[in-house]
Amino acid sequence: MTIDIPHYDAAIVGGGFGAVRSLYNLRKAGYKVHGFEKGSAIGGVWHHNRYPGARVDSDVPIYQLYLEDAWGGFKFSELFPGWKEIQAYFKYADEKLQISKDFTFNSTVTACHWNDSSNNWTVTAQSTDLGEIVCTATHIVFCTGFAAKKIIPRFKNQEGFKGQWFHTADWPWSGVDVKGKKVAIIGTGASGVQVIQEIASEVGSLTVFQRSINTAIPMRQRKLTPDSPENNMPMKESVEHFLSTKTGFLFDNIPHRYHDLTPAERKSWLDKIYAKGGLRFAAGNFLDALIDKEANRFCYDYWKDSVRARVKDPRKAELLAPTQPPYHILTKRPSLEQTFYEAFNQDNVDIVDLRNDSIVEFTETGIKTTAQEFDFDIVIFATGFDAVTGGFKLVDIRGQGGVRLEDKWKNGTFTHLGMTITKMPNFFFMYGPQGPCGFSNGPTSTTIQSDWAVRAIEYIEKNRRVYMVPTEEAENAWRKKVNDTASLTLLPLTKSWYMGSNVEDKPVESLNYVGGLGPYLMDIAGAEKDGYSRDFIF
Ligand code: N01
Repeated sequence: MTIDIPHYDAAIVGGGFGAVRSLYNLRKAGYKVHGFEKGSAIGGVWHHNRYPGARVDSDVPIYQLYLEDAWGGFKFSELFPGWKEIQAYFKYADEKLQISKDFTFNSTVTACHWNDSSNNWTVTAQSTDLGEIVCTATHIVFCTGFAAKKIIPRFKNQEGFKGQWFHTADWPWSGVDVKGKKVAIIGTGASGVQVIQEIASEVGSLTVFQRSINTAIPMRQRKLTPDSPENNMPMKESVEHFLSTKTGFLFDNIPHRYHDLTPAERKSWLDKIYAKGGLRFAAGNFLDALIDKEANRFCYDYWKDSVRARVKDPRKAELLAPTQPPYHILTKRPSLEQTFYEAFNQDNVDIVDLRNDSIVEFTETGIKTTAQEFDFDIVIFATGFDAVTGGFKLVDIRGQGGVRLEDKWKNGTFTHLGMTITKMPNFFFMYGPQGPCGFSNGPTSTTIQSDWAVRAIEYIEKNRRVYMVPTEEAENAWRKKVNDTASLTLLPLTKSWYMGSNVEDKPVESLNYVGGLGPYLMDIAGAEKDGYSRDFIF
């Protein structure tokens, strides 16, 4: 069944932070806007990721919609809220902002095609309730986030496994009873760490298949009450605060380079940020921690010693926090953990080191590696995502002259300012490639980028322009800047989703702008000057 629905000024793809803000602000400005979301409610990744232990790494109050109409009324019970509470927060925000009434849920956008003759987009979605939905829109605001496309590796005989298996982002809605079960988990990224520490005390046995270590750092979770200062910070103060930091958190780097400090001072600073917890050790370290190899090694050794003091079995300790760093610390995203390392002190929790003992195949009853054979009831794939650009690959996006985004990005990602793309008129995206994405607090980035997109749309409409698209020169210069900035750091030396190198055949490049929010804000403000004339064609 095909149902034609009307023309919108803007179609929003996705239902997370960026989508909600964009829809709310465009609607408030008087535009006819509609959102499409594949899940049954707003919330984005927090609607889809509901595995045990899933919780955010940004602390209250910065992980919220920066909208006065929804600010302050919801009181969080923990400094780092879990997925259930974040879902409840989105429900609260929806009631306050009335977002859902302009959304079609259970609908996956499959195509966005630009029409050169009518100068608008045709958007196609597959709805589980309504079949195929088609509409047109003058503007697209693309908000699929950075973790839309899962990686589910295929092993020999995987289909023959008689137990249960699933990716963390597909955790069954009905829940999974892990009590007393023999459980395997493949992958030790953020999702793996969170599941492991959560289920270790319930399972019969837990076998962790580790390919790379996670340099997980202490979260220092705390309970909050409605009166806690974190639950009562005025929005203006929070915004002023986060706009002044490099990554949009409420803290900044240690204000020193490693080499400018004495050994005692270095240790004292690390003691301080480690004890405070959260992402400080990752995003608030020495100014040169991600640049200078000696500084980086000092941080690794500090981290390693703290982990090894918590893990009793020397074999497990060496696997979790090796004497020699397998990569430069901070070049892969460190997770926040609470009891991750203590979980390995349980006799029923063990690690298989995939660097020395790889998975050969699945069997009917479990997994066979080069050295061992295991029986499992459940195998959890915590194997991550085709991060940052994956969401774009799930949609057939075609711009001027029918150019396919997939072809355009075949050998590398090209965007201007991590928000617009040549040949894709009136197409705005956020929390995606070549923006601050992986190096910033999510709502900070989406606030900045959504507001930029909304201002651009208003400019086009108010000035009766047909469309706006960046020039190739601007796009090439931005791509160069993004990669040149990353090449000043140790990031390109490590295989990680930051560099696209966690996915086979994906171009290896910096998927994030790592220059910090301050310079990014200046760049995007510069592009707005003089009617966007420096970098855009109308
Ligand atoms: O994914 P990941 P994630 N055989 O890519 C391993 C955000 N996030 O879902 O590192 C064996 O980090 C892979 O090994 P390796 C956060 O930004 C945030 O955990 O490639 N192993 C790795 O260990 C995060 O960084 C939150 O060697 C295989 C793991 O699977 C990002 O999302 C919570 C394999 C994948 O880890 C992604 O996190 C969750 C294979 N074939 C996620 N393929 C919070 O806010 C992959 N691996 C807390």
